[in-house]
Amino acid sequence: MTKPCPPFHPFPRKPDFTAPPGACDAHCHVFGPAAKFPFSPRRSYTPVDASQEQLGQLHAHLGLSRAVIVQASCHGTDNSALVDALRAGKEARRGIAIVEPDISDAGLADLHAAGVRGSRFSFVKHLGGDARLEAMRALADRYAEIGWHVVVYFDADRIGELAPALRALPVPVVIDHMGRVNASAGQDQPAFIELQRLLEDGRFWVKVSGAERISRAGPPFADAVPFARTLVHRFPQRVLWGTDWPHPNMTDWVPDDGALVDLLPEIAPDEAQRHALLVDNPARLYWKN
Ligand code: 0GY
Repeated sequence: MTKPCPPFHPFPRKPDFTAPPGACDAHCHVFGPAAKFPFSPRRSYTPVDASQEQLGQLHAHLGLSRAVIVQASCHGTDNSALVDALRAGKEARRGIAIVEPDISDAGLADLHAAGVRGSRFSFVKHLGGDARLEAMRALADRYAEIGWHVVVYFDADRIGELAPALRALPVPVVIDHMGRVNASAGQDQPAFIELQRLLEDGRFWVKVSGAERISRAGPPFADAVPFARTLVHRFPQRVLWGTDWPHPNMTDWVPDDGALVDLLPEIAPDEAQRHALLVDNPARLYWKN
Protein backbone atom coordinates (compact mmCIF):
# COMPACT_ATOMS: atom_id res chain seq x y z
CA MET A 1 0.00 0.00 0.00
CA THR A 2 1.63 3.26 -1.06
CA LYS A 3 1.19 6.55 0.65
CA PRO A 4 -2.15 8.23 -0.27
CA CYS A 5 -2.15 11.98 -0.97
CA PRO A 6 -4.49 14.74 0.13
CA PRO A 7 -6.87 15.89 -2.65
CA PHE A 8 -6.26 19.14 -4.52
CA HIS A 9 -7.92 22.33 -3.28
CA PRO A 10 -11.65 21.98 -4.07
CA PHE A 11 -12.44 25.69 -4.45
CA PRO A 12 -9.34 27.72 -5.36
CA ARG A 13 -10.03 31.41 -5.14
CA LYS A 14 -10.35 33.64 -8.20
CA PRO A 15 -6.97 35.40 -8.37
CA ASP A 16 -6.77 39.19 -8.06
CA PHE A 17 -3.92 39.10 -10.57
CA THR A 18 -4.98 39.00 -14.23
CA ALA A 19 -2.55 36.98 -16.29
CA PRO A 20 -1.69 38.30 -19.78
CA PRO A 21 -3.18 36.60 -22.87
CA GLY A 22 -1.22 33.45 -23.69
CA ALA A 23 -0.07 32.92 -20.08
CA CYS A 24 1.22 29.40 -19.51
CA ASP A 25 1.15 27.11 -16.50
CA ALA A 26 4.48 25.45 -17.30
CA HIS A 27 4.32 22.79 -14.57
CA CYS A 28 1.13 20.86 -13.91
CA HIS A 29 0.10 17.23 -13.96
CA VAL A 30 -2.81 14.95 -14.81
CA PHE A 31 -3.43 11.82 -12.74
CA GLY A 32 -5.53 9.01 -14.09
CA PRO A 33 -8.42 8.70 -13.80
CA ALA A 34 -6.93 5.47 -12.45
CA ALA A 35 -9.78 3.38 -13.85
CA LYS A 36 -8.73 4.46 -17.35
CA PHE A 37 -5.02 5.19 -16.86
CA PRO A 38 -3.71 3.01 -13.99
CA PHE A 39 -0.81 4.20 -11.86
CA SER A 40 2.59 2.54 -11.94
CA PRO A 41 2.97 -0.47 -9.64
CA ARG A 42 6.37 0.98 -8.68
CA ARG A 43 5.05 4.39 -7.60
CA SER A 44 6.06 5.86 -4.23
CA TYR A 45 2.68 7.58 -3.59
CA THR A 46 -0.88 7.27 -4.83
CA PRO A 47 -2.43 10.55 -5.94
CA VAL A 48 -6.09 11.44 -6.13
CA ASP A 49 -7.46 11.32 -9.68
CA ALA A 50 -6.95 14.67 -11.39
CA SER A 51 -8.31 14.54 -14.91
CA GLN A 52 -7.42 16.63 -17.92
CA GLU A 53 -10.96 18.06 -17.88
CA GLN A 54 -10.48 19.23 -14.29
CA LEU A 55 -7.13 20.75 -15.27
CA GLY A 56 -8.86 22.64 -18.08
CA GLN A 57 -11.51 23.95 -15.69
CA LEU A 58 -8.83 25.11 -13.26
CA HIS A 59 -6.93 26.95 -15.98
CA ALA A 60 -10.10 28.70 -17.18
CA HIS A 61 -10.80 29.75 -13.58
CA LEU A 62 -7.24 31.06 -13.09
CA GLY A 63 -7.11 32.85 -16.47
CA LEU A 64 -4.28 30.70 -17.89
CA SER A 65 -4.56 29.76 -21.55
CA ARG A 66 -1.60 27.42 -22.11
CA ALA A 67 -0.14 24.51 -20.18
CA VAL A 68 2.89 22.27 -20.02
CA ILE A 69 1.81 18.98 -18.49
CA VAL A 70 4.62 17.09 -16.81
CA GLN A 71 4.60 13.34 -16.42
CA ALA A 72 4.91 12.48 -12.72
CA SER A 73 6.61 9.45 -11.22
CA CYS A 74 3.33 7.82 -10.16
CA HIS A 75 2.56 7.11 -13.83
CA GLY A 76 6.09 5.80 -14.46
CA THR A 77 6.98 5.62 -18.15
CA ASP A 78 3.37 5.04 -19.25
CA ASN A 79 2.58 8.41 -20.81
CA SER A 80 -0.98 7.53 -21.90
CA ALA A 81 -2.77 9.91 -19.53
CA LEU A 82 -0.38 12.68 -20.57
CA VAL A 83 -0.87 12.01 -24.29
CA ASP A 84 -4.65 11.91 -23.83
CA ALA A 85 -4.54 15.30 -22.07
CA LEU A 86 -2.32 16.79 -24.78
CA ARG A 87 -4.58 15.59 -27.56
CA ALA A 88 -7.59 17.08 -25.77
CA GLY A 89 -5.80 20.42 -25.35
CA LYS A 90 -4.53 20.62 -28.93
CA GLU A 91 -2.10 23.50 -29.55
CA ALA A 92 -2.69 25.02 -26.11
CA ARG A 93 -0.85 22.19 -24.35
CA ARG A 94 2.64 20.77 -24.50
CA GLY A 95 4.08 17.90 -22.48
CA ILE A 96 7.14 16.55 -20.75
CA ALA A 97 7.23 12.75 -20.65
CA ILE A 98 9.21 10.16 -18.71
CA VAL A 99 10.63 7.60 -21.12
CA GLU A 100 12.50 4.30 -21.05
CA PRO A 101 16.17 4.64 -22.04
CA ASP A 102 15.61 2.35 -25.01
CA ILE A 103 12.54 4.10 -26.43
CA SER A 104 12.52 3.81 -30.22
CA ASP A 105 12.76 6.75 -32.62
CA ALA A 106 9.17 5.98 -33.63
CA GLY A 107 8.14 6.14 -29.95
CA LEU A 108 9.73 9.59 -29.64
CA ALA A 109 8.07 10.70 -32.87
CA ASP A 110 4.65 9.61 -31.58
CA LEU A 111 5.17 11.59 -28.38
CA HIS A 112 6.34 14.59 -30.40
CA ALA A 113 3.21 14.44 -32.56
CA ALA A 114 1.11 14.51 -29.38
CA GLY A 115 2.91 17.65 -28.16
CA VAL A 116 5.76 16.31 -26.01
CA ARG A 117 8.94 18.39 -26.21
CA GLY A 118 11.24 16.76 -23.66
CA SER A 119 11.54 14.27 -20.85
CA ARG A 120 12.07 14.43 -17.15
CA PHE A 121 14.77 12.85 -15.00
CA SER A 122 14.33 12.65 -11.24
CA PHE A 123 17.07 12.55 -8.64
CA VAL A 124 14.70 13.06 -5.71
CA LYS A 125 15.12 10.58 -2.90
CA HIS A 126 11.48 10.50 -1.76
CA LEU A 127 10.37 9.63 -5.31
CA GLY A 128 12.40 6.45 -5.21
CA GLY A 129 15.82 6.66 -6.70
CA ASP A 130 17.91 8.24 -9.36
CA ALA A 131 17.66 8.38 -13.11
CA ARG A 132 20.82 6.97 -14.70
CA LEU A 133 23.25 9.62 -15.88
CA GLU A 134 24.43 7.60 -18.90
CA ALA A 135 20.83 7.04 -20.00
CA MET A 136 20.06 10.75 -19.60
CA ARG A 137 23.09 11.63 -21.72
CA ALA A 138 22.22 9.09 -24.43
CA LEU A 139 18.64 10.36 -24.66
CA ALA A 140 19.79 13.99 -24.66
CA ASP A 141 22.02 13.25 -27.66
CA ARG A 142 18.91 12.05 -29.48
CA TYR A 143 16.87 15.04 -28.25
CA ALA A 144 19.42 17.40 -29.79
CA GLU A 145 18.32 16.03 -33.17
CA ILE A 146 14.60 16.59 -32.62
CA GLY A 147 14.57 19.90 -30.74
CA TRP A 148 13.65 18.48 -27.32
CA HIS A 149 15.08 19.39 -23.96
CA VAL A 150 15.69 17.80 -20.58
CA VAL A 151 13.86 18.58 -17.32
CA VAL A 152 15.61 17.65 -14.09
CA TYR A 153 14.23 17.40 -10.60
CA PHE A 154 16.68 16.94 -7.73
CA ASP A 155 17.16 17.44 -4.03
CA ALA A 156 19.10 20.62 -3.30
CA ASP A 157 22.03 18.78 -1.74
CA ARG A 158 22.68 16.96 -5.03
CA ILE A 159 23.24 20.01 -7.22
CA GLY A 160 27.02 20.18 -6.95
CA GLU A 161 27.40 16.49 -7.71
CA LEU A 162 25.02 16.58 -10.70
CA ALA A 163 26.30 19.86 -12.17
CA PRO A 164 29.10 18.39 -14.35
CA ALA A 165 26.75 15.86 -15.99
CA LEU A 166 24.11 18.53 -16.56
CA ARG A 167 26.61 20.99 -18.04
CA ALA A 168 27.74 18.31 -20.50
CA LEU A 169 24.26 17.80 -21.99
CA PRO A 170 23.83 19.05 -25.58
CA VAL A 171 20.30 20.43 -25.05
CA PRO A 172 18.56 23.01 -22.83
CA VAL A 173 18.17 21.86 -19.21
CA VAL A 174 15.19 22.98 -17.12
CA ILE A 175 15.52 22.71 -13.34
CA ASP A 176 12.29 22.08 -11.46
CA HIS A 177 11.03 23.97 -8.41
CA MET A 178 14.02 26.30 -7.84
CA GLY A 179 16.27 23.31 -7.25
CA ARG A 180 14.30 22.48 -4.09
CA VAL A 181 16.46 24.83 -2.02
CA ASN A 182 15.39 25.25 1.60
CA ALA A 183 13.77 28.69 1.78
CA SER A 184 14.64 29.06 5.44
CA ALA A 185 18.38 28.70 4.78
CA GLY A 186 19.00 32.09 3.14
CA GLN A 187 20.03 33.09 -0.36
CA ASP A 188 23.71 32.61 0.42
CA GLN A 189 23.25 28.85 0.94
CA PRO A 190 25.62 26.84 -1.29
CA ALA A 191 22.80 25.16 -3.26
CA PHE A 192 21.24 28.48 -4.29
CA ILE A 193 24.64 29.88 -5.27
CA GLU A 194 25.36 26.75 -7.33
CA LEU A 195 21.91 26.99 -8.95
CA GLN A 196 22.68 30.53 -10.09
CA ARG A 197 26.12 29.45 -11.32
CA LEU A 198 24.44 26.86 -13.55
CA LEU A 199 22.00 29.48 -14.81
CA GLU A 200 24.88 31.71 -15.88
CA ASP A 201 25.27 29.12 -18.64
CA GLY A 202 22.63 30.13 -21.21
CA ARG A 203 21.42 26.56 -21.73
CA PHE A 204 19.93 26.35 -18.23
CA TRP A 205 16.37 27.33 -17.31
CA VAL A 206 14.63 27.23 -13.93
CA LYS A 207 11.02 26.93 -12.82
CA VAL A 208 10.17 29.46 -10.13
CA SER A 209 7.38 27.11 -9.10
CA GLY A 210 7.14 25.04 -5.95
CA ALA A 211 7.06 27.94 -3.47
CA GLU A 212 4.92 25.66 -1.29
CA ARG A 213 7.55 22.91 -1.50
CA ILE A 214 10.60 25.02 -0.65
CA SER A 215 8.84 27.15 1.98
CA ARG A 216 9.34 26.28 5.61
CA ALA A 217 7.04 29.08 6.82
CA GLY A 218 3.87 27.81 5.07
CA PRO A 219 1.18 29.92 3.35
CA PRO A 220 1.53 32.55 1.91
CA PHE A 221 5.12 31.29 1.38
CA ALA A 222 6.72 34.67 2.06
CA ASP A 223 10.05 32.95 2.76
CA ALA A 224 10.09 31.38 -0.75
CA VAL A 225 9.15 34.47 -2.77
CA PRO A 226 12.55 36.25 -2.54
CA PHE A 227 14.29 33.22 -4.07
CA ALA A 228 11.93 33.32 -7.05
CA ARG A 229 12.32 37.09 -7.34
CA THR A 230 16.11 36.81 -7.45
CA LEU A 231 15.94 34.20 -10.22
CA VAL A 232 13.46 36.28 -12.25
CA HIS A 233 15.60 39.38 -11.80
CA ARG A 234 18.88 37.70 -12.74
CA PHE A 235 17.65 35.38 -15.50
CA PRO A 236 14.52 37.02 -16.94
CA GLN A 237 14.71 35.14 -20.24
CA ARG A 238 15.09 31.64 -18.77
CA VAL A 239 12.54 31.41 -15.98
CA LEU A 240 9.25 29.51 -16.16
CA TRP A 241 6.35 29.40 -13.74
CA GLY A 242 3.72 26.78 -12.94
CA THR A 243 1.08 25.86 -10.40
CA ASP A 244 2.19 22.24 -9.84
CA TRP A 245 -1.52 21.34 -9.69
CA PRO A 246 -2.76 18.94 -8.32
CA HIS A 247 0.25 19.15 -5.99
CA PRO A 248 1.31 15.52 -5.84
CA ASN A 249 2.79 13.99 -2.78
CA MET A 250 2.11 16.83 -0.35
CA THR A 251 1.73 15.43 3.15
CA ASP A 252 -1.35 16.88 4.74
CA TRP A 253 -2.38 20.06 2.95
CA VAL A 254 -2.37 21.49 -0.57
CA PRO A 255 -2.11 25.14 -1.57
CA ASP A 256 -4.91 27.25 -3.05
CA ASP A 257 -3.96 27.66 -6.72
CA GLY A 258 -5.56 31.12 -6.87
CA ALA A 259 -3.25 32.22 -4.05
CA LEU A 260 -0.26 30.84 -5.97
CA VAL A 261 -1.25 32.93 -9.01
CA ASP A 262 -1.45 35.96 -6.74
CA LEU A 263 2.22 35.50 -5.83
CA LEU A 264 3.14 36.39 -9.42
CA PRO A 265 3.28 40.19 -8.94
CA GLU A 266 5.63 39.60 -6.00
CA ILE A 267 7.78 37.08 -7.85
CA ALA A 268 7.96 39.26 -10.97
CA PRO A 269 7.28 42.88 -9.96
CA ASP A 270 7.61 44.39 -13.48
CA GLU A 271 5.08 43.82 -16.20
CA ALA A 272 7.87 43.03 -18.68
CA GLN A 273 9.23 40.36 -16.33
CA ARG A 274 5.78 38.83 -15.98
CA HIS A 275 5.25 38.78 -19.72
CA ALA A 276 8.56 36.99 -20.23
CA LEU A 277 7.88 34.55 -17.39
CA LEU A 278 4.33 33.67 -18.37
CA VAL A 279 4.18 34.11 -22.14
CA ASP A 280 7.44 34.61 -24.06
CA ASN A 281 9.72 32.16 -22.25
CA PRO A 282 7.41 29.13 -22.37
CA ALA A 283 6.55 29.95 -25.99
CA ARG A 284 10.26 29.99 -26.88
CA LEU A 285 11.00 26.67 -25.20
CA TYR A 286 7.82 24.65 -25.77
CA TRP A 287 6.15 26.06 -28.86
CA LYS A 288 9.17 26.60 -31.11
CA ASN A 289 8.58 23.35 -33.01
C1 0GY B 1 6.21 17.68 -8.50
C2 0GY B 1 6.76 17.15 -7.28
C3 0GY B 1 6.75 15.91 -6.76
C4 0GY B 1 6.37 14.73 -7.42
C5 0GY B 1 6.62 14.49 -8.68
O1 0GY B 1 7.04 13.06 -10.42
C6 0GY B 1 6.54 13.18 -9.32
O2 0GY B 1 5.98 12.27 -8.74
O3 0GY B 1 7.02 15.45 -9.46
C7 0GY B 1 7.33 15.75 -5.42
O4 0GY B 1 7.06 14.73 -4.75
O5 0GY B 1 8.10 16.61 -4.95
O6 0GY B 1 6.88 18.32 -9.28
O7 0GY B 1 5.05 17.57 -8.79
